[in-house]
Amino acid sequence: MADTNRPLAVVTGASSGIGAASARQLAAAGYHVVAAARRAGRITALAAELDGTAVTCDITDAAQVAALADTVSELPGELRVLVNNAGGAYGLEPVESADLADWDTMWRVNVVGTQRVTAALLPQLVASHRGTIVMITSTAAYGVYEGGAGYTAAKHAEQAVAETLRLELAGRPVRVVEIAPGMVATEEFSLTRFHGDADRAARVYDGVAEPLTADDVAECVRWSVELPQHVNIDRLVVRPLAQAAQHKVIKGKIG
Ligand code: 8X3
Repeated sequence: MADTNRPLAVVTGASSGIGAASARQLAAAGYHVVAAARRAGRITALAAELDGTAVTCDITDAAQVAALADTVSELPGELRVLVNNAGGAYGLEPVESADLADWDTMWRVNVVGTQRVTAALLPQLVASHRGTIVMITSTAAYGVYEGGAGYTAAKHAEQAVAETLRLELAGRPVRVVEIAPGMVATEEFSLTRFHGDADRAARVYDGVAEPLTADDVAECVRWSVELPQHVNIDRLVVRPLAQAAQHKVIKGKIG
């Protein structure tokens, strides 16, 4: 059960990967975590593990996001943290043959859904007088690559939303932190991108010494959130040692 002593942290996309890892690290840091995602079974188990709250929520659905905000407002603690993690890549086709259903999904999840959750929870974050919004974007927000246009366009847009939001919130007690990870080997990112093709997904990380893990990124989330409230990490770009730039990935042992 939530107790009044623990501040609240909402994590979207908490069913796996960076979202689940962030939920765990924030819970360990003393937050009552509200794990939000579409897959009820996974977040229910996670919430039980963390003594938190699970809210089944598809962030592309306005009514479900409104219900998320209602649930959070009924919990005893104050809302201090929102981790906008839900998002992802769908497809890797060139512009000339892109599947626009994939592009539409990427826009609705990474950009529109992020706005919807942020707007719904912002009043509670402001009311806490020490709010933090963490936006998990990507290095794809700062570079492009063949086949990536639908995703890189959505991530460029998401980072533009983060920067704009920081300007608009100036003078109010809410930080806006952007964390832009490079290559992270999670169980689902590439699987989703390749519509369930596990072999193709595994090849993305083939021979790369040590891609980032979800936990590496979650550590960045926790660190940014735990800094004193006057310290705002505007943007933290984090890549594995094996990835000097978006297009420069070293295969094999390093050193
Ligand atoms: C994921 C990074 O390189 O697949 O956000 O676009 S990349």
